[in-house]
Amino acid sequence: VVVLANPPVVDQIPLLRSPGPRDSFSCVPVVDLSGPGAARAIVDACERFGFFKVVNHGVPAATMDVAESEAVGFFAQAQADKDRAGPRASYPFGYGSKRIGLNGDMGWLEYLLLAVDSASLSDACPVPSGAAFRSALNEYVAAVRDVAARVLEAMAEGLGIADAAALSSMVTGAGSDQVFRVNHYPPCPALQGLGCTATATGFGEHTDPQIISVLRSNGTSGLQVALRDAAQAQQWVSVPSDRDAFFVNVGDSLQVLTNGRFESVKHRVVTNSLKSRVSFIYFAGPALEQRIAPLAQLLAEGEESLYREFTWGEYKTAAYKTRLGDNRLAQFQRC
Ligand code: GA4
Repeated sequence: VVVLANPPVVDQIPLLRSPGPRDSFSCVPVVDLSGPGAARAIVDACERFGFFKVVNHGVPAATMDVAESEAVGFFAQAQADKDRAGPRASYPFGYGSKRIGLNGDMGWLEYLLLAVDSASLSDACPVPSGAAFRSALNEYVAAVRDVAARVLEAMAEGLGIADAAALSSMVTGAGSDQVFRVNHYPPCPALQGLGCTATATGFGEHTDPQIISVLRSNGTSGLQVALRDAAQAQQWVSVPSDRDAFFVNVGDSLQVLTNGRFESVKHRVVTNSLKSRVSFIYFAGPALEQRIAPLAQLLAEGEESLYREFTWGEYKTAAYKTRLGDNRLAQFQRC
């Protein structure tokens, strides 16, 4: 990736030169969630990339399509109506535009950040208020949470952990901290005329703090992940979009639970000048009091944790003090 020499700035949002067509992550690992090889394939993908695509997941296309068209309708409303759904007292939950977090990160997007209780949107958060949108999102959230739990069960099996629910129960257990995000990346008019490789930052590079994240988009490209080549140099590659599949990211907490055997994957989203991107992301986090430390069964004899111990609540509080692109785990790393 070459950052433009003097990047023009759209409302303080940096423009980037995107990877060329040759830099497409066309061999993204594909996991057939209903097939017999899922457990092995998940562990292999997490070790190699911290990222994979899930097919044969059993979620009906209608569940995704209805939620998507309701989301498109929500974002098509007048700005003043959307602003009324802003976070105010419920920070960070509610509608947001361009600003991400509290520490100055900006992106060419608008979004809804929503709290999830058990298998549906939290009653404590009244946004979104439209009954049809809310019920479509509830149906989607229940389905994607189930996909996350099945992925985590298969992962535990692939890791050889005797308790098949060791990871999934952290996410489905009482008090688990689940977050749901609907992102809308409108076309960026300022890019017109700059050539087809110019893109604006939609969501800047970061790793997700949770255990895993499960993403689904409307089939518009934009997601990129950072891969390491043989010389450990970082290279950004574009992930070909697939509206029928889910994409799973390893988060920082899973990196710690596996003592670094899986690494959380750095990713970002870039916008384009022509097409809107809508994505749904379910962030699977544990209860605030959950201790995040390597699972005993994954430590070889004499192997020590690479991280000092913390709870998910402590990590989350620390994360909200950082900038998006910061290495949040660094402050918990043992020297
Ligand atoms: C990244 C993953 C999720 O989108 C999120 C984000 C959160 C936010 O947008 O409010 C954070 C970001 C995310 C990591 C660092 C902090 C917190 C913005 C930010 C600068 C909802 C999350 O849990 O962490």
